[in-house]
Amino acid sequence: MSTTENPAQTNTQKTEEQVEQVTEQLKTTSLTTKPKSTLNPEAKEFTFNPNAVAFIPKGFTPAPKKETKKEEPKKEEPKKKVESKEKKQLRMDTREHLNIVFIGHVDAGKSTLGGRILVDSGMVDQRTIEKYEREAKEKNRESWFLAYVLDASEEEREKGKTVEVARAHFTTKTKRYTILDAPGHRSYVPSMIGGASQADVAVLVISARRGEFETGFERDGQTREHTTLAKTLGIRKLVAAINKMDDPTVNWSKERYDEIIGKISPFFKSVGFDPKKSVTFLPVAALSGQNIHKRVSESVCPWYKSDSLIEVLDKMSVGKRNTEAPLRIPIIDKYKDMGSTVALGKIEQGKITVGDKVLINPQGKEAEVLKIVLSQEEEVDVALAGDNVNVYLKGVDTGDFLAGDVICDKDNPCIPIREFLGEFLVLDKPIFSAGYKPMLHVHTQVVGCTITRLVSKIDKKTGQRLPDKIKYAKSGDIILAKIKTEIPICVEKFEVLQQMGRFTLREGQTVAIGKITGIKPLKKTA
Ligand SMILES: Nc1nc2c(ncn2[C@@H]2O[C@H](COP(=O)(O)OP(=O)(O)OP(=O)(O)O)[C@@H](O)[C@H]2O)c(=O)[nH]1
Ligand SMILES: [Mg+2]
Repeated sequence: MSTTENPAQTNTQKTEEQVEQVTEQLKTTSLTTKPKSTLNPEAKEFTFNPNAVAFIPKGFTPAPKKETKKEEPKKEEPKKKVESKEKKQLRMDTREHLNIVFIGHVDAGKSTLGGRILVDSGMVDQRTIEKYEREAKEKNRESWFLAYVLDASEEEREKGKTVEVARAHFTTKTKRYTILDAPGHRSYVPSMIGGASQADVAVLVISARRGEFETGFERDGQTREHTTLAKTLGIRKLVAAINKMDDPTVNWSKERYDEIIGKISPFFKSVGFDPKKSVTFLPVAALSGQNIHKRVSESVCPWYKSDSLIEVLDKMSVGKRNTEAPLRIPIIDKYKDMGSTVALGKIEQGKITVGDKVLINPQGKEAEVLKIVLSQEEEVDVALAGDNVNVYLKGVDTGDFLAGDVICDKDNPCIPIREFLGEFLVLDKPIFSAGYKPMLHVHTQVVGCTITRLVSKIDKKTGQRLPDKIKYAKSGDIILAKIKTEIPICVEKFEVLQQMGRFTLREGQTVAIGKITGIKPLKKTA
């Protein structure tokens, strides 16, 4: 697979001046003056673990192959005296990294918004944009050309619908971003779950076009389902981007904007996103690029006087990440690069340094970290919780582990299990009893499971267990149950690490959402 150099991702070394220098460049000239390239839309897909097919990050550009560029010797600053314990000046990128997932009902404009951000960040060159315009016209989908930046497959372009989560990167002066563009169609919810499980922030795209908001917000529309899932998957902050404000049926109407916010706010509250504290609302027009990077002009929208989308994201803080706790990287994907075994994932906890000895569980395979490449194609020596990383590993082959496994601290590993106790809300299942076999989604893992025992119902008001024994459960119940997985997996209790302790049960649609309250180490069950 070919790789492309990304103009916005010049080599940032860790010194303050260099970071500043590079960010300054990004801000001013580099995006427009350097040679640009595409997001590698022709890229062939990797071979993945069939268990994790929902998580295939289409559009993913693998780590750079810097054949010609020899790795620079890691020099210390000439005059700086290095502490005896400090081996070398470690390379890091100090800008905060945010994973943003774009969610929302089909055709709300998620891919168009993603494409617009990338184009306006200078990540796509003019020739490629023109190519997309021509292709979209040939398919009678003229307005879809921006979506083609992220919708790379023929099927997606033909139907005008995202099928698999696409992944892309851009940077601003203060932050590094990974965009995860989820599909809106209900058939692809498992893929959306895969994207959202890696995200810190969700941008919920809502079409303001007359009729489209209403359809998306219906009971079985994906506006509701995606928002509920985002909350379950650990997303704490939501940006509600009211899109298509330029549509003739909307025409930047404040009344329409207020109507949508008025209708959707009680729903946000009901799923746990406080509209005042955890949601930022803003009007946008992704297709014409208004209020995305630059604020919408007063002549177009005189009543909106606040931040643009990128300004909102740049100011957003997702709270302190736990970089001191034991390392946990749920693996999204694996591949070979120039003979090396590479695992891709997001560091959910801890930090990883070149030279570390790590363990891949539940496989119990030891490996050494040879090289770390951030998803922005920048090689570093250390990466921290929140970073998306490509970890080059020595001592293991791609056949030795699966997507869904976890790279963890060798001395403080995550424990393989096949049984756990989960507390969950039944969303959409008329009735079931012990023996029910849905699919379990937890972090990047997708695996068949059996509910082996219904332990008790939980009182919705007090959160306490109810004393009566139960034989079955139905939609609306919150229950505690024992769940057994088909193969060993690694998870954490919710109270230990939320991102690895939330789960969904699915059977075509989302049946239940919940948290892991107890785990039974595999050794004891064997
Ligand atoms: N008028 C107008 N149309 C828009 C805007 N944003 C997106 N659209 C149109 O909405 C249609 C759907 O856009 P997509 O970006 O493919 O929507 P999506 O949310 O990614 O859809 P799925 O991937 O199928 O869930 C396209 O025709 C876009 O041109 C906008 O700001 N204004
Ligand atoms: Mg799309």
